[in-house]
Amino acid sequence: MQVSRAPAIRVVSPLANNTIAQQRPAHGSEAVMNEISAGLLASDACTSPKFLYDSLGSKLFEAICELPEYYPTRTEASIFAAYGADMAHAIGEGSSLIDLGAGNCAKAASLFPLLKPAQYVPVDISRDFLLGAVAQLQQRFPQIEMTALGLDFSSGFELPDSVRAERRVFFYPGSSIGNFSPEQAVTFLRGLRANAGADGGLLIGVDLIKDRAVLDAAYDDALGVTGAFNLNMLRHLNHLIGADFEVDQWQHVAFFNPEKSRIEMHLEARCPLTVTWRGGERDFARGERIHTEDSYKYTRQSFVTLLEKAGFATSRMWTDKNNWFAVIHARAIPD
Ligand code: AVI
Repeated sequence: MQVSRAPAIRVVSPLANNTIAQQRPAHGSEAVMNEISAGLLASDACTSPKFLYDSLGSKLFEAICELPEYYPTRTEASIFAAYGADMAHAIGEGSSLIDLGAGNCAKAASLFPLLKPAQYVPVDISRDFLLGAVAQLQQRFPQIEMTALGLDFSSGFELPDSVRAERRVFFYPGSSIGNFSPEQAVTFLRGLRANAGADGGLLIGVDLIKDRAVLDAAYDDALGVTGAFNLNMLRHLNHLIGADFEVDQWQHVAFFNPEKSRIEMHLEARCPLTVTWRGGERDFARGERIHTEDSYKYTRQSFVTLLEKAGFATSRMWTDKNNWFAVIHARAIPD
């Protein structure tokens, strides 16, 4: 492993008849109700971080990425800017680039001139957003075949036949892998390995362990944007399960837990209160918390080891001058 620092467009919308997309429970469905209810009733109340992202939550996350305290976005961008050509060399032209959580597709698109993929497959839970972004991209890059997929890839998936079988490269930037526990991350990456095929690979962004004050500030910024992002989950839960959370009765708590090597985000009750929702109710004492998100931080070696467990061998790693963030290219280990 080397470590460095410092044809005609085809836009397919398989969303209507995509069996994978159909496995995703619709918001407010019984499965969603049961999942949220079980978390709220657990002795240590918790919710999945996916519920942070309603339409306002997604906008707040975009704002977080602009904050001076939130270093991951700009640090990763600086690595892509400095080493994009190197990454393209490692991956080679003509791949099928599968962009997980593509959003507005901007990160991948900035690499197209260097990576020169034969096919681009943006995947995102938000189908409408994705299709708008892809329609614009096809004008700019007519030589790249594009197939948009609307699905929740976090809970296991199989790619449809519209995705080329050869040279599949999963693109998973933004350190989103950190929102899985290490065990979940291995399971998730094994799923990618199974879908990648023997000649497939992965280009992934990973947030590294660093000074605690830097980490704490990144998740508890002075403007309170991350606090708003966290608290907004309560409004989303009200919508999803008919709950009666009152946002001003809760406060944002975020800190680095060094034993678990993760940032934890919680919502803490500011007074004794009772929350009710369709089919459930719970009392919260003052100071009691709902655990809303973890964001795991790795060392370079601990992530290489995790990739190996999942069936990927690290071929190249690029980091910034502070060693705050890493972008890793890994190849599928043949079966
Ligand atoms: C999406 N994910 C990688 C972000 C993170 O840093 O874990 C989510 C986030 N939560 C609070 N701030 C940003």
